[in-house]
Amino acid sequence: MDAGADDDAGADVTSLGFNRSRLVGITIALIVVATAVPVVLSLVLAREQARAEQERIATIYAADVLRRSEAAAGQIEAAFARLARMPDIDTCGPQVRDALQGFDTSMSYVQFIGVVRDNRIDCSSYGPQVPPVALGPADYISATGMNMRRDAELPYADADKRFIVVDNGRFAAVVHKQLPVDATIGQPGVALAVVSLRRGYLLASNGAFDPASRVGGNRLKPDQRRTLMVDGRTVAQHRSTRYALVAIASLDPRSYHTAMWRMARVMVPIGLAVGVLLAYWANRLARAQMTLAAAIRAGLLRDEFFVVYQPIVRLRDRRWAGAEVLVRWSRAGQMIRPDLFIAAAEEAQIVPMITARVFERVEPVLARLAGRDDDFFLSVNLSAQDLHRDETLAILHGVLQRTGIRPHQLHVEITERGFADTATARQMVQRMRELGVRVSIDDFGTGYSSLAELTTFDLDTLKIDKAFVDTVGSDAVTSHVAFHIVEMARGLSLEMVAEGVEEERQAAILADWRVPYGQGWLFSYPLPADEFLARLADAAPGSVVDAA
Ligand code: G
Ligand code: G
Ligand code: MN
Repeated sequence: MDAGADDDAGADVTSLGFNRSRLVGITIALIVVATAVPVVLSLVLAREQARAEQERIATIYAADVLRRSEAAAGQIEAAFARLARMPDIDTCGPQVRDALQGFDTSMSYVQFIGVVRDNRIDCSSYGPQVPPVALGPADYISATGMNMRRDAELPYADADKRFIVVDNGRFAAVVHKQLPVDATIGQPGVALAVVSLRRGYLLASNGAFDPASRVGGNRLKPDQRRTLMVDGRTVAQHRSTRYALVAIASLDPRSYHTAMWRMARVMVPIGLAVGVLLAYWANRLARAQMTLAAAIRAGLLRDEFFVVYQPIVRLRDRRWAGAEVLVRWSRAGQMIRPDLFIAAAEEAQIVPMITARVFERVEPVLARLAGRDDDFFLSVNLSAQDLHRDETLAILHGVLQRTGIRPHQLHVEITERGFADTATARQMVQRMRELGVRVSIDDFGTGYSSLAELTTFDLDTLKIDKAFVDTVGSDAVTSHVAFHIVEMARGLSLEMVAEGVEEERQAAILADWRVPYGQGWLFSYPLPADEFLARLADAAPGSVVDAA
């Protein structure tokens, strides 16, 4: 027996080595993912933020250019309208000159206004122009009927200075080409332009304005604006409501990249910090699992696992008919319940080591039971992993052989989860039943399986979960579910054990429903082996123990 246990432990240690390296692999993968994902996300976020910021800036510039252009056009219109009402306009008299002077000084976007005759400016705020300034042919007629020249030279200005000259046949206005696009630019790489929709003429521009930025501008509706990317530049276009003008602002690709790295410098460290925290957390979680598994293995070596026995009674007369074997871990004087360690053991795939230990503990008790001539049984819990090992069958077989117990006195309990891998479970159940061992489904109703599905297995007993037993005799809406389970189990000729019976009333109703067996604190708490055996021995052979 001892040699067998050692062999078993040896086999499990190697399989554990594999599992541990797999766990380490998973941990490293988790850490990498936990770090990388927030960093990538923060980069994406920085890019989006930079793009949005660039679009916002370009939009503001375009709106400013449009405002200036519209103001210039508005001032020209207003000036022309006032002049048209002046009586001595043809004489270029002092009244006219005063008015012209007033315009020149008050109008921020207009250089000067003149009176036109024969396509020449022959009167300005300086008085009669001698010689008159020839206007030359117009480039195009604006939407408001103005003759437009977009690149005029003026005789008295520097040769490299160009002007926009607007006239309506009677008056002319001279606008400095830079004025509409003369926004105070707070950053490099900004290009501004005003484009006429009449012929797509560039009226004014500054910076390294790329004509490609005009794309689609002629399809904008009045007051419509939009942003787009052209060759890596962020472009904003904004069409005037009143005039056939589109203002355009474009930002250099470099300014987008600068913005992006500025954002990234803030966001990536935050992403990295989040990632490191996540990784730390993932690592701790994995290590906690690993250390619990290690502690279980150490506990097995130090022989800290033992079992208790909770009697299962015949509800008809409350006599002990069998007992469920429940594992306990006494660690440094502290009792740890299986709810806490079975899950970790399953995770680390070391449940079979626990199962083997449980059968070692149970074996002498089974040997004692073999001496009685009743059918008293012990019911041992198996986990899903036990169903995947032929070793489990070997253990059952060995225990039956060595103890001389009749096979039906040994039961195994498998939770619904154990049946998830249907093919394996079916085969295992069949082979265990071939040994004569009885098979119970544990915690029935808490998993996902339907009873219909379970009928395809050859089972002996259904253990009705405490959750349903709790509703028996209460007026909970689910109380009838327990009754249906009982009815269905009977229809399938399954034995039944009601688990977690705590109240007299429940026991009475369950007996009334002809549920044959019950288990719960009402009848007995789980008992240490010596107490359990003492109570068992007190009863006369051939009769079951009186639970009272
Ligand atoms: O023993 P307790 O009263 O804490 O039971 C808690 C859970 O642990 C129950 O679901 C029970 O089925 C399970 N359990 C108890 N003993 C064992 C055991 O030996 N092996 C396995 N796999 N599960 C057990
Ligand atoms: O294997 P299973 O899940 O059936 O394990 C039975 C569990 O129910 C064990 O944890 C056992 O200690 C517990 N138990 C047994 N009887 C009662 C009872 O009457 N009340 C409560 N609350 N728990 C019980
Ligand atoms: Mn159980």
